[in-house]
Amino acid sequence: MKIKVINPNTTASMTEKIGIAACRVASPGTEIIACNPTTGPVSIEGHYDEALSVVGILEEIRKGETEGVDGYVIACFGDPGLLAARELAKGPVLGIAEAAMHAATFVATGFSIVTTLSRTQIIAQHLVERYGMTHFCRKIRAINLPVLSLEADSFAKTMILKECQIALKEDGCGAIALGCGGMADLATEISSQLGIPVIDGVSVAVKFVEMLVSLGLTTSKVGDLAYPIAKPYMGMLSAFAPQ
Ligand code: 2AL
Repeated sequence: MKIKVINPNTTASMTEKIGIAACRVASPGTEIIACNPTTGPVSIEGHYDEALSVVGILEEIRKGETEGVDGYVIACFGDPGLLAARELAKGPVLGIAEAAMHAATFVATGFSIVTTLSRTQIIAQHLVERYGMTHFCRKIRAINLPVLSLEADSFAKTMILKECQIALKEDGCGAIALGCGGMADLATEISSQLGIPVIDGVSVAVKFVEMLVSLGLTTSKVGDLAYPIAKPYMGMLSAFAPQ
């Protein structure tokens, strides 16, 4: 099967890291296509970044539908454009935040999230509420460093490890979800240092998509996830008009 893993920001080094994490867990028969849009923000750190990243994400989904892609992962912890992407796709589309949170509830009764900025901490809180995870989420923590600091040096990685250690000590959590696609390379090492499940959303989302596709479960086309209604779009978005 073909799974397209979309890094919604335009930073190629992060896409590469996300692709490596996806390939590491993919089953032998699974082809991973890791990509990022060519237009859009270099990192996604707020609602404005998210909104403008969605155009590039939807373009990748639209292309994927002509390339025989079976399922998709949106590899940003804000899960930008998730429901719009599901409208366009036949197969399943999973966001890494929802995948990480659901996985956490399978292996612990409570989890904490460690993300980048205090601003994305608030966005993660919105998602916790949207996904009905309030009961399970013990705390959302931020290292207060920008997303691209994860690409720059090892300082951000050290800070994430420290924050995870504090979470384990103080939050009463049994698992930790890493709250950024750029943390995809860190889960295994932090998990072995802490002795609890530390979840990378990219890895679990790939495995969930594999499972759904192999069970023949596609996105429901009855109701709000039906294909978009055909109509003209005006101006610079005219090429995005649903057919
Ligand atoms: C993210 C993410 O996962 N990728 C990105 O560019 N911004 N969100 C986050 N919470 O750090």
